[in-house]
Amino acid sequence: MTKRSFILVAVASAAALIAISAVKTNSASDPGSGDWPMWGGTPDRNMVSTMKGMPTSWDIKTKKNIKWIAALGSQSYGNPVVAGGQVYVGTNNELVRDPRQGGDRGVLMCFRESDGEFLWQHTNEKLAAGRVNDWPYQGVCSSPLVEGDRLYYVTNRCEVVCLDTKGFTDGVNDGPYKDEKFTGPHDADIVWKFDMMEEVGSHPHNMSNCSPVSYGDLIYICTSNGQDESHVNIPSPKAPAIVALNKKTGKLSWEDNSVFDRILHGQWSSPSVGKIGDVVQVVHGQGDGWIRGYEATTGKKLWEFDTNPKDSVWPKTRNELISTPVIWDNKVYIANGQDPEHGEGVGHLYCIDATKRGDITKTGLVWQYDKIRRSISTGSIYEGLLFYADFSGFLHCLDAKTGKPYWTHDMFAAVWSSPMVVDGKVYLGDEDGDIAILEASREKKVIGEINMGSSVYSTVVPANGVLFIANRNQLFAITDKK
Ligand SMILES: [Ca+2]
Ligand SMILES: [Ca+2]
Repeated sequence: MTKRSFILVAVASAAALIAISAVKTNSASDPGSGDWPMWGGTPDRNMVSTMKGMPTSWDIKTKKNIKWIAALGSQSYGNPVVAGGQVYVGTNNELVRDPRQGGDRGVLMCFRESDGEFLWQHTNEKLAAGRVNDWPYQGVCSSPLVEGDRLYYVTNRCEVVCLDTKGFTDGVNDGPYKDEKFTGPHDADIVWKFDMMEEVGSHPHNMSNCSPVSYGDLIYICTSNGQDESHVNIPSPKAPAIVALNKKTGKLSWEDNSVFDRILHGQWSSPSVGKIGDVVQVVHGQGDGWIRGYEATTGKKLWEFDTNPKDSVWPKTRNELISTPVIWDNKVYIANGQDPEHGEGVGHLYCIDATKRGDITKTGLVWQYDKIRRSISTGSIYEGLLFYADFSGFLHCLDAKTGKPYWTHDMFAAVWSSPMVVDGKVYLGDEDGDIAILEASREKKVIGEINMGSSVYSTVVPANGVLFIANRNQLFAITDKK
């Protein structure tokens, strides 16, 4: 595995109303449209879909149940997103589609959903400083957020960009941004751009990876601000951990920096949004290992929770937050962990009552589970069961309300991706390229295991009756329907 490949997974998510109705019915948060328009499908980031009749068997060699395969770069850490008949995935530029846009770049590719035909791409040159800010060949690690004809994602250059989903195929150069260097039919049309290094002084550690989430007119972004190469100095202690931008204009609405110089390493956790109690909150795991909740519209900090035991010591026992928090039934679920380069170690998984205020490390603790190892995965909650994977390769099934463990499943390989529940089944990929399929039930039952030919660092994505799975260099569309 190449260094920092994990960042994609950290990346490795409709509205709050849907989250509320999901709670009422005690079933999944589900986009409801058939699409999968963001990391996690919905702002609460619960990796669950109620889509029926999804395939549980396929074969990439015989092409059984393989609808199409699209070629990607050589390393692909962006999780697929499906919206409006198009599929988007982040990768690198080792598949050079335009010789004028050669060399190492981060690339967001757009394919037609029906047949996998390549439509357009947004390529970004690497940052001049190199690996300290923008690790070689890691590509784009952000999963876009798509709303109508607008797409938002974070480039490898620590920029939040808004793109026109039609690119230049509509014959119009949209937005205030008109300085695109490439304006052919296969090039991206930028609407606006917000450079987090210039605008808020972020110093991204190794990679900027955030997968945006929105509420109303705002989108929320982790800045990836972190240490420099010394792993001691923090060049920008005054830069925010999180920013909220107006999604129409790209202008800064609010920012928060509660972390200051306490960043343990980097900041790679994507925020989530949900109505908790009476307040729509943005919840974000930050660089000091604390998770914080904010009033979504104003940025007012409501609560904070330390995910590390007070006597823990970085990096041996103290962890950072790379997973994305999941919001469900007024609670927040998240596990901590570390950069895979740091190897395996102890982890902690929490259920937090996010209706509490202030430092809620004690008052907001609903339950804590310490039999998990370091994790960079995001959880899925289905019919009261929480499925959570760790980097050591174990999938844990627990009671979401009580934390009571039901079972574990050993993947026998490192897990960077997140368990996805579709139609009552859990799909989980691993570094050996295996996708395990299990019943999403209290009793453990393995349905099957299918190999994808190379490492799967991304999460299985369901959309419109098709499973989308990216391995290192290919994107597969899988269905058993003709
Ligand atoms: Ca356009
Ligand atoms: Ca434009």
